[in-house]
Amino acid sequence: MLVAVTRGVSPTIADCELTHLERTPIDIEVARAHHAAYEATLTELGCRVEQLPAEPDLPDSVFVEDVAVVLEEVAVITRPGAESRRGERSSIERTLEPYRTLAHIRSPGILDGGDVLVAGHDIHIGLTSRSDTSAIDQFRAIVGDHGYRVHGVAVRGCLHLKSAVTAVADDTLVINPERVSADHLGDRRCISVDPAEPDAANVVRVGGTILVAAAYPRTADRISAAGFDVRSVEASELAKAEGALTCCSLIFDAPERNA
Ligand code: CIR
Repeated sequence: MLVAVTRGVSPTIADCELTHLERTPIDIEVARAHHAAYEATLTELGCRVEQLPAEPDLPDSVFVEDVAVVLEEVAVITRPGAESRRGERSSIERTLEPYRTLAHIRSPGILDGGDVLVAGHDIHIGLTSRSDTSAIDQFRAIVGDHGYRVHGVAVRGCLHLKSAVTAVADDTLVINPERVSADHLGDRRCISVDPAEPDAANVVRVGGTILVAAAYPRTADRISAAGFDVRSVEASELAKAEGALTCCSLIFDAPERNA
């Protein structure tokens, strides 16, 4: 079955890291309501949601994706590029330990999971303010034996690679070509975001369904026209913390638990 690890919205999310956005007030209750609806959608789509308690001292900790990359064979615990986020790791390690062998990105490397795009056995890692070549070399050494090819990719004008491109299938990407060049992502079918929706490339694949943020109906139509089953989810309040849809969960296959 699919497990989705999430974490409650921190009461201090207003103190989150921001790189490409101006700070605007975040309504914590609205953010929590959106997050709960996101979790409910994951449950409806067949995930067992494991929600970790909110962390009052870690403003960005709802964005669990940045702290680990879970593959079938191993979970890689990252070393987040923002120092304020490194304390998020210990609880995620404890959560993932029952499911996977753990490996770690070590200093001086930095890596955010938001920069790691897995498409089949190709793993593309964004070179951004949060992820560097030392981490890419370490990542390659960890997963090379499992048959993955790891590629560094240049990214422009956004926080993470997955703010520029995500996979809706192993051979199909949703991409904002202004932010990343498709030439660096292998020979895959590309669905471009609608030009009026530059942030729309961050979508979540849950089994056969694609979650798209409600703010991006035109891109949702494009994905649907390409033959995918699309669900819309509201995520506008967490977007003020520069978080997109993928950041709020770690989704992976795990054996069903006996009751
Ligand atoms: C940060 O700057 O780290 C958070 N405010 C947002 C992280 C979003 N994570 C993601 O896109 N994977």
